[in-house]
Amino acid sequence: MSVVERIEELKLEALSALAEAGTTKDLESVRVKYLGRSADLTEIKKSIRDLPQDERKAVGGSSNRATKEIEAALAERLAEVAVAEREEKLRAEAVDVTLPGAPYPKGSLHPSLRVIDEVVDFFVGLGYRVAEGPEVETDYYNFTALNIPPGHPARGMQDTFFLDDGLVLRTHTSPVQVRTMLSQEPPVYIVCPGRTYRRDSDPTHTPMFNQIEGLAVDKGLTLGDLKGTLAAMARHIFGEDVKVRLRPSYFQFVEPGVELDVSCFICGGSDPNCKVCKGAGWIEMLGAGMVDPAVLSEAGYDPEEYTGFAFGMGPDRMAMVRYGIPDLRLFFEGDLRFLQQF
Ligand code: 2NL
Repeated sequence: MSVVERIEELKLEALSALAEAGTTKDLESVRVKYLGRSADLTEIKKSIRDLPQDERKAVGGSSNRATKEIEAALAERLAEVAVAEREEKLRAEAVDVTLPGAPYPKGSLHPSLRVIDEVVDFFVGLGYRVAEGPEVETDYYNFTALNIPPGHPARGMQDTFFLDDGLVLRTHTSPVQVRTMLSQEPPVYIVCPGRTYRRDSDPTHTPMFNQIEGLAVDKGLTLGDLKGTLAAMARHIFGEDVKVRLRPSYFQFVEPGVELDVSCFICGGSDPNCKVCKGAGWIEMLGAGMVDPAVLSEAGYDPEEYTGFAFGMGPDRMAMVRYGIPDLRLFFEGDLRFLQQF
């Protein structure tokens, strides 16, 4: 085979290898093999100067043409393959925007917040307004204005967190009601949910707990209004069939004071071994009473003209009863295994 024939053969080989190569990488291998430094065609070009004079022109011409042809074919194939590779990349990365999205983990309401929302919704439905106030309170709003003057023994019973400068962490949300009375004239119909604090920690007490208090002050309000309002609330929260009863009780800021029990919504009083009511048939739900005239006076209301009732309840405790949760501390530890059950 003459050198020119060999060149022709290499060229055809290279062209068919280029036609077959499907990727940029394959094309580069073909380039190295046929045009690279140690390619046969390159070797032939290097050896031209050793050829007899009369062959040099033919071999030189044909090797240059072969190189040009291979280079042209290579450039063409590179362009084609680049387009194909880009198409493939786009196909692989394509997002089907019609597919449903990845599910996003859904949160849920804390059991205390469920009870708080239901109670607040009930009162808002009756026309009450929601009132809120600071968690750091003055001694005056937390105690004195509520008929608990300095030195009174009831102050020692509240397990108060005392701060500097006569400030305390509020032990109940009553100071919100005091602030409201001092800032507006009757009639007052408010419900006050919020965090409260007492130095107490065991399975049924946590240093921070929620409270909802309510206050109604108007002309002619009676204990009957208190009972009717709270009975309607109990039915709203625990079901239409629950019964309520009032027992006499004592709170410094009311007279008379009462506690309200609801009939057991689990056994209705029929199961002596009931876990919720312990066979009593009744569950303690809240404390309430007619606002003490001294508290009305302190707030600037005339107790001869106005009467009022007030109540306070613990939504955390209510949620424990409703959902059968044995330890109140679970409510505030933020353990997802607990919270995800609601
Ligand atoms: C309970 C009892 C109660 C009140 C809260 C109140 C507020 C003002 C005036 C009069 Cl401004 N009373 N609040 C009254 C009776 C009971 O809470 O056991 N709470 C968890």
